[in-house]
Amino acid sequence: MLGVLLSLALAQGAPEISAPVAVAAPAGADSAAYAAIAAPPGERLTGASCTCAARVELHRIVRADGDISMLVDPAWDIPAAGLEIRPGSDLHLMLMDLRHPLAEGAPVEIVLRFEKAGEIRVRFHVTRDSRGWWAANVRPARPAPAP
Ligand SMILES: [Cu+2]
Repeated sequence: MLGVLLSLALAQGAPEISAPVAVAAPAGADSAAYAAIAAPPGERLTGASCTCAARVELHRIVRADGDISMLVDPAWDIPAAGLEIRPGSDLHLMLMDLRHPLAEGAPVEIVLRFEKAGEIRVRFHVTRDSRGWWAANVRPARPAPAP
């Protein structure tokens, strides 16, 4: 799937976003959002925003000595194989201090900011179970053939 998206992105010269999904949460809480991104070589995700939240941060989960913490990254490179911001992985978009609830089944628009392509508005599906949604809607990238 990412391979197909990458081809499209390369043909059109713009990032392609698939499987956008955010986690349902009440107003005032934080939430997380996920997506798979394909883009032409050298593209970077440099930020995101949402009218639904005070701010959106690029978070990386760091595990050390049994402790789990989240670091704010300034940007993420989009590698040639695509970037999977996937539930259960180390990366997520953190929606900080929700201004209104994110309700299951009511999509939310998040603006993704790219270094070269600029801002892209994306409708994110909202679900209580982002891992289950991802497993049901995203086919795993095919493993590279053995050399
Ligand atoms: Cu976070």
